[in-house]
Amino acid sequence: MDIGSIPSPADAAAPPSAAALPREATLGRHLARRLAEVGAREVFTVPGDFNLTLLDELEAEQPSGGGVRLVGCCNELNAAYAADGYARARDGGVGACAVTFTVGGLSAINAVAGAFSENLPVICIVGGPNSNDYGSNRILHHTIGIPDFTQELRCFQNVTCYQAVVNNLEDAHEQIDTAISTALKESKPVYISISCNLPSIPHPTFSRHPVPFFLSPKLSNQMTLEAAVETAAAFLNKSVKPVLVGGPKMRVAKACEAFVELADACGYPVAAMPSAKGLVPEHHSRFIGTYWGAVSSPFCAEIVESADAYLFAGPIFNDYSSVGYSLLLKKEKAIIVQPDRVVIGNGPAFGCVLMKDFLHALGTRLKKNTAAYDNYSRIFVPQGEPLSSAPGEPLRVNVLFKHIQKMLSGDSAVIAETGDSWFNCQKLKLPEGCGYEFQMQYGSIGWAVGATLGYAQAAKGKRVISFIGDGSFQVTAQEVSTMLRWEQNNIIFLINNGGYTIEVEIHDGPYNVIKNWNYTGVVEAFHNGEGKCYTAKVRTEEELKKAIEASLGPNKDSLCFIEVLTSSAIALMAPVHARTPMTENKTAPEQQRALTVRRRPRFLGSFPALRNANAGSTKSSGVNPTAPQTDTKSPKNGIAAATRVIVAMYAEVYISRHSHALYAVFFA
Ligand SMILES: Cc1ncc(C[n+]2csc(CCOP(=O)(O)OP(=O)(O)O)c2C)c(N)n1
Ligand SMILES: [Mg+2]
Repeated sequence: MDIGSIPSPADAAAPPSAAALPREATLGRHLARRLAEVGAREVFTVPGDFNLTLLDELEAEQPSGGGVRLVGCCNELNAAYAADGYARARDGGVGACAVTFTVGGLSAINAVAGAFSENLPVICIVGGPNSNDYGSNRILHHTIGIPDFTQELRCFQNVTCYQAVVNNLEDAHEQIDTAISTALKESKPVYISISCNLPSIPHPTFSRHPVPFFLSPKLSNQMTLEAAVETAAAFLNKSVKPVLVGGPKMRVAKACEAFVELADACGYPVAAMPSAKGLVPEHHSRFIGTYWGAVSSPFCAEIVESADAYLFAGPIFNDYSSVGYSLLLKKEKAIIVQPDRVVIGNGPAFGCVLMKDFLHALGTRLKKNTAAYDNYSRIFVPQGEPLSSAPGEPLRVNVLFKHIQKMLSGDSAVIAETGDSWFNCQKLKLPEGCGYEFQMQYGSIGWAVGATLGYAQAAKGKRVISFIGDGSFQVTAQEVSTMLRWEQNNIIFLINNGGYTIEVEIHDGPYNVIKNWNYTGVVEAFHNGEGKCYTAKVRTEEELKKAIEASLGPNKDSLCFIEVLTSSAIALMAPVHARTPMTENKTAPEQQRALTVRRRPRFLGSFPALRNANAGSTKSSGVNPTAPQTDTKSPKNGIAAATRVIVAMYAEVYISRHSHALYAVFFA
């Protein structure tokens, strides 16, 4: 083809010199090598006729030869969740999935949106229309039946930071490189569509291998860095009791080590935002827990909110992390460090300053000041252990997590699903090296099953311990079969509490009851005699202990699935043991009775503000018609109700730990 001439479909599909090229010089094999180079050595896939040739080419470039391994998944949503989990385990590395046109892509898109919200470089590859069909006005199968190939692309434009539509071999190399490097630079997902007829055609652009893939590193502007450090040091050195708080963006900024260096150097106490759990070392000698406003770890909020200066590294203040925008922080006391800028008080602001450079340099300029930590040590009362259960007593969640805590080590990684598990896992104290992942920004139920598959596939040295609610498990359960197929030895705690408990807390109704499954039976069906699998149902502390011992001992190489029936689930199951969905064959009063039974006794009665906050839910189910009526249907109140739930759940923990008048005053 002449430079500047219009490419014809024939040019695009078969370059003149193709016959003389080596077999490996194809688009598909080039893509495999590129993915492996950036750390995605496994690609989570579901085949379809638009990506079959691409999968053949990816498969042909084996990991031993610098290529990738394909991990077939049950569906595209799970494949993309697995890519998300894989990227997390690789610490800034890439996860990848390959699916088919539109039916596959649109199934994956929810997980890709989740990866966007969590700043993960997930590469979503779809097999696209034949390059000869572009502009042809043809109607293709797997589309919505109109001659427009851009629908999937337009959907992905909203949830990815770059989209490459590769329907021409001439610029495929450049398009793929640009997509991959944009994902890495922005730490966000990208979309690559590859015409189904192109992956196996050799092309000269792919003939030199390996072509090194190198991204020039981002650098701080030295003058701005110096000015930012000088101003921040002056601000902090004159404060009396400063503190450090780590936030979730430390991950994208690759600044976790620099944060610890700074903490070691300055002597300030160290807290983590809830969404940064796993990024701040909890074994640090001056770690004071999770700063989450009114629902922080015991005594943490007092120290943070009473400080006269606080440095937040990579915070995101959303409705959840700010407990409904109720944090008692003052901007003029804060230094906010984002991945590439620093704002000190109400100003000045410094751009072009990388977080890791800033934290590292700041550590060398700060005077040691342990005043705030000394205050913390003075008021801190160690938390007690939950009482052991009486023989045969239904398992309490606090007893469950007492045992989970003992299981954790530097060789484990915790994956916490949205729901009650979020809150319970948040309270775990992570030993050095123990990984921790959850989806605090996006909170899509079902994520944890796919993410467990992907994380375990990437982190071979770790035993993944996942906590997944019954409702969430029902969304993506099939992928346990892929874990078995790949001989993973994850331990999955399936928390069977008889429905959408977290939703019950916000606003109860018959829709929060789900069909009870025989969850261990489901996993045994997936196992089907192939691979190593251990399952147990536990209802008491004794049974739990046995199941944990079995998982860590004789079944340490097996996939272990422990269905935990909590006391609330058992209580729920008794009166409605027939377990027909509540909306079926039941009169309204029967539904109401069932709801009344399953309503857990909570402490809220003693706290009027919270009791009133929940009034909308009691009103709707008719359980307490005298409660003040709140319009929880309006979005504003809906959000407020959700954040109040967080307050409520954590307040319960507080109340159990302290009889402190302060909290009663706060919550009233
Ligand atoms: C994809 C998706 N659909 C719906 C929701 C709303 N939602 C949030 S938590 C939840 C219930 C989770 O139930 P379960 O996994 O059993 O957790 P539990 O709180 O009962 O422990 C639902 C439906 C969501 N977050 N994501
Ligand atoms: Mg549940």
